Amino acid sequence: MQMVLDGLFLLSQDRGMNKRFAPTAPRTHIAPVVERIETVLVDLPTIRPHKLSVATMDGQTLMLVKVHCSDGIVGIGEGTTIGGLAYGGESPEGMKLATDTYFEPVIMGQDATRVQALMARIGKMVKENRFAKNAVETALLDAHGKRLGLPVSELLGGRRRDRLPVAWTLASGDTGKDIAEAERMLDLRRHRIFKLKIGAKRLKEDIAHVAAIKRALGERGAVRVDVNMAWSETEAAYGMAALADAGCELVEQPVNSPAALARLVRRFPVALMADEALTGPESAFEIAKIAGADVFAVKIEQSGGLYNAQRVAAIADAAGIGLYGGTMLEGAVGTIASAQVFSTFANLQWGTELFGPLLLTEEILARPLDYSDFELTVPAGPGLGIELDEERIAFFARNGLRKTISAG
Ligand code: MUC
Ligand code: MG
Repeated sequence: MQMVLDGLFLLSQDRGMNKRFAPTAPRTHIAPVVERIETVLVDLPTIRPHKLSVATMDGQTLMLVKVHCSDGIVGIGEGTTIGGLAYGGESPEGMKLATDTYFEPVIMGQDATRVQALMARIGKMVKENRFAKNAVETALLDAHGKRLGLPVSELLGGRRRDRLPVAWTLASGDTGKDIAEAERMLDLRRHRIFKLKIGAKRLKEDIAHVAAIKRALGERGAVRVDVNMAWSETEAAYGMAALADAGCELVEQPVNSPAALARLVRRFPVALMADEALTGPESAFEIAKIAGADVFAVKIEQSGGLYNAQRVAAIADAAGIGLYGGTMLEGAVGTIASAQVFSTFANLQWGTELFGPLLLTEEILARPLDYSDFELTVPAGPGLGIELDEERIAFFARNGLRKTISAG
């Protein structure tokens, strides 16, 4: 619309029309538009195999998005999944295809400063694809923040905190190794909340594993578990009682359905958190309605973007449900997009698990993130407040330099 008005204004000037109504000063502001979207898949190794009930990850693929605007500003965003299609319906390859083929034509030539309007426009033309939508929304917000000289948190209503507590996930698959890893994290003062991935082994083995780790850490470290939906309801009832006895403080998504979660909640002295069941504001509302969880794990990708993550948080607040800042094991871009939005939450009772970049062997930022004293600093610069190391991105890009060099 703005472009149409600008066009009409220029036309009337050219033809010497409407002199009586023409503004006295020449118009200098023409809204910048989206010129093009660039996407790239970046494959990075993990520091060790990361064993979840749904998959074992030896690496992570980042689907990076760059939105190029007509004022020369470029915004970056990121999409990831866990174990390809093992976790949900979107893969990095699928996100790239959706962005290149369907998102780009919908927003090309549109006012880049109207982020919510652009996302609504995409929403009309593209159903589902929440992870890819989040990547594009992140890039648009990064660009607009850079344009205005403001961090993304300020575009989202303003941050309430500059540092976020960060949990670490122990998922080597071996109790001894996990204890050693937790001790290292405590020594480094990087993490003191530990989430254990269980659900792949027999229930009794899993409980023994959790109990051994809690015994070793004592009061120095909090222990939580994520079952990633692996249990039946009966197993969950037995498991939650045993986990509470073992000193575990929170159980994440032990079963699949919201109805089953609702039947388990408050029956045991351990908090119950919804993760996979949360797929955006509508599901948040449904779970809140049936009191299906004590805590919501909010993820920007699962929610379908940063604005939607805020809507999920608002529903939790209204329902008296606690909040936790979740991850899809994003790299630095998705992690900081999450941090920017979590920094705006009124409540963040259970902290965050924004450790994704630390699980990867490679640094892809020009300046590394600050993880210290058990917390992550939310960058203060414009947009996301981070800068990619373009040489490293080119090196690790799928079919990029690394491939060329190793192919030799
Ligand atoms: C999940 O299910 O919460 C978060 C940490 C981790 O290791 O996996 C993720 C996904
Ligand atoms: Mg989870």
